[in-house]
Amino acid sequence: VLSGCGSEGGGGGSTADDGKITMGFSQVGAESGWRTANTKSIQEAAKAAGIELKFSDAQQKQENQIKAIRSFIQQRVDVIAFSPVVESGWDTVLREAKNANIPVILTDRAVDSQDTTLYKAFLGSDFVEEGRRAARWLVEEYKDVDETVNIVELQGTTGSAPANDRKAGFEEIIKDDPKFKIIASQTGDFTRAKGKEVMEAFLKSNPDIDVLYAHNDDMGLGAIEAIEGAGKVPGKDIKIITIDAVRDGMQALADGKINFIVECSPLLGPQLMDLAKKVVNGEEVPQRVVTEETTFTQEQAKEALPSRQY
Ligand code: GYE
Repeated sequence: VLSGCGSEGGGGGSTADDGKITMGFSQVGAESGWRTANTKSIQEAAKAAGIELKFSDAQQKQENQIKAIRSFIQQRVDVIAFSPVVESGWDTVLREAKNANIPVILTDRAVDSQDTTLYKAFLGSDFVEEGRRAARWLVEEYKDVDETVNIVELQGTTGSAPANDRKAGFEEIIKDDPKFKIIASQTGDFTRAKGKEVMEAFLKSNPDIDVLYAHNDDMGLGAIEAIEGAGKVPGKDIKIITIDAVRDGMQALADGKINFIVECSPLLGPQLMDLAKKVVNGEEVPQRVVTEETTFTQEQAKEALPSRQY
């Protein structure tokens, strides 16, 4: 083992020769409570696993992620992991990693590449199922109502896997009953500020909103401010369904301002480090690892809040 030798010899920090794994990780950004918890989970898990982490924040821009991945290739890290901000446009850079013999693990979000040999594994939630769960609650909640149910939708980042899939899963379930109508649908980019802004616009142009479906808690929390600002009562005048179940979302659910949350776990760090070790050691890993998740009603949120980790 050469790790005790003079520090200059190894060059830019690649550590294949001292037995320590170096991971380059390109994060989407810091757009939501979910993302903050996810970053913390990855950083803590890397430390616990003895993996050296080169962490890069892309500020919600694909071009920054591509730059980061190219720089990881140049530094000859042992493994690259990233959470792709959008689904398409990754083939070229992933081929560069493959040609350099550096394995790639996708975390949280998927890519739409046809060539699945471009990555070793994809660890994350089933976003379509999350959308279905949100809609199933709605169908149950309105089962005795005959009138039209006017829904507005705050979508996640345009072109991202969770925005595409959460929309698709939700629509798949409500389409069976024509009383459910999505009367407005727009991106709020997964942020609180944008959620508030877009909800204000929705409220101005639609006097008759029954339900808000927000693709994450943060946009829902921003929308709550807009609803209160318009003199309406969130959770009553307008029912709210969100996805994630981060602490602030769970608090709003317990307080009656949100009606239902579908959980999406950000705690992917330990599983990611596990996969990374196996991949670097040339062991077989499953190409798809799905995170286990649940859903919360207002009562369940009150119970879960005291022990919530994030
Ligand atoms: O739901 C949202 C975040 O990709 C699952 O990204 C993640 C989503 C999460 O900004 O809050």
